[in-house]
Amino acid sequence: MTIDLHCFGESGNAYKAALALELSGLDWRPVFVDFFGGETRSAAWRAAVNPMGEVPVMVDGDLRLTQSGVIQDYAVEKSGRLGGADPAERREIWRWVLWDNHKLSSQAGMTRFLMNFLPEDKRPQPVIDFAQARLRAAYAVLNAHLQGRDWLVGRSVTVADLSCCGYLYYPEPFGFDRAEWPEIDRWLTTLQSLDGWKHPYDLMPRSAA
Ligand SMILES: N[C@@H](CCC(=O)N[C@@H](CS)C(=O)NCC(=O)O)C(=O)O
Repeated sequence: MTIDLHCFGESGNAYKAALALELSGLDWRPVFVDFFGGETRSAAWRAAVNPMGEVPVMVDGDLRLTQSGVIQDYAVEKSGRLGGADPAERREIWRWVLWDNHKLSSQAGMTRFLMNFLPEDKRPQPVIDFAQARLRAAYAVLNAHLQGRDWLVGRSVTVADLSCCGYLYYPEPFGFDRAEWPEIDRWLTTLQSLDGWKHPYDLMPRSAA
């Protein structure tokens, strides 16, 4: 049975789940969510798809999962790929996935939204400055960890990598410049060279301008 992933191209959180499904070789398809048209805020969508009002949402037969990290974990369990081989590695993967959700992707997603998708006269500069400072601290942690490593955990790609890269390929500005962070840049290039890797805008349908 084909797995449905409710998503939209601009969502880095959905990208993490979509990339995990794609690289694990599972049969899946995107189901477009009109986030910018307000679909995730409607009572009908929340009742039918996700009461938390967020994408991504994965549906595999009777199973419905939300939260990109949980969907990634399911892709690992179902495919036997992209995961840690032993319990210590698995814990280390979760450590990076949780760190990413809290310190990197949540800040990057919000900052990119404020800087690009809000009307210009509604963009709150002090909030953007604050978030960008927190983001720089997160880039520094990631860059330092990647020194001397190809992957965040262990010796091959895992969902820890697919979580942390969630927002880092998007072209819209949010205060991330690959050239400033050489280890992150090298790691992103390695990820991009994996068989089956796709840019978020090639993996999921985009919203109308
Ligand atoms: N921790 C969640 C974050 C999901 C999330 O924030 N998704 C955004 C789109 S990128 C969303 O649907 N936001 C709706 C809202 O905040 O109203 C995950 O990793 O799945």
